[in-house]
Amino acid sequence: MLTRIDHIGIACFDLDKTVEFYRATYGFEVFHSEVNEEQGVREAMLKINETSDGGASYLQLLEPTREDSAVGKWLAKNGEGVHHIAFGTADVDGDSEAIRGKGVRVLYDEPRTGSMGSRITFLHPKDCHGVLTELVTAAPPAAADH
Ligand code: CMX
Ligand code: CO
Repeated sequence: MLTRIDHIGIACFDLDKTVEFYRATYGFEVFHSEVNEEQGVREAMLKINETSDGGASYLQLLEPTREDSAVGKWLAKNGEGVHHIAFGTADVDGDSEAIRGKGVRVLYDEPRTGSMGSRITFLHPKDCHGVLTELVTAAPPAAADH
């Protein structure tokens, strides 16, 4: 069951400048940052609020580490902006299989590693009315490496 908006992914050319915009304009601080080479991103997670399922909602600011990455290609075509939305679930495996069964393309056979040790997969935007959609199961608190 999808229980929250886990994050909104925002593509940017310069992560440090974009982080500074969100800090100076709204007061949002970086909760976590990392490089995910598999996804080809340098990212910063800004926590917006805790949620009633024990999780949280974030903004995920994304700078590509290489031009041929998903975010690199998207930025070259569209410029900066909202790249994807991510729903949180306790069971990314079960939920993605159920959604696959409804005829929506799930991009990965098995979930991969996302922010803070989470497990993630993506649904094809062409099957989701133009929205690249991510499903996320957060790592158990002890496993999350802040
Ligand atoms: N939102 C909406 N539509 C998108 C999109 C996005 N983010 N990215 C691509 N598209 C559309 C394109 O506009 C294009 O549409 P048209 O054919 O009408 O022009 C179509 O999808 C194909 O796009 P493309 O540029 O040829 O790109 P690819 O098919 O090579 O890749 C996708 C698209 C979704 C398969 C790829 O971006 C992907 O694998 N995404 C998942 C991984 C990812 O995004 N990682 C970065 C975030 C990591 C994180 O969140 O942790
Ligand atoms: Co994401």
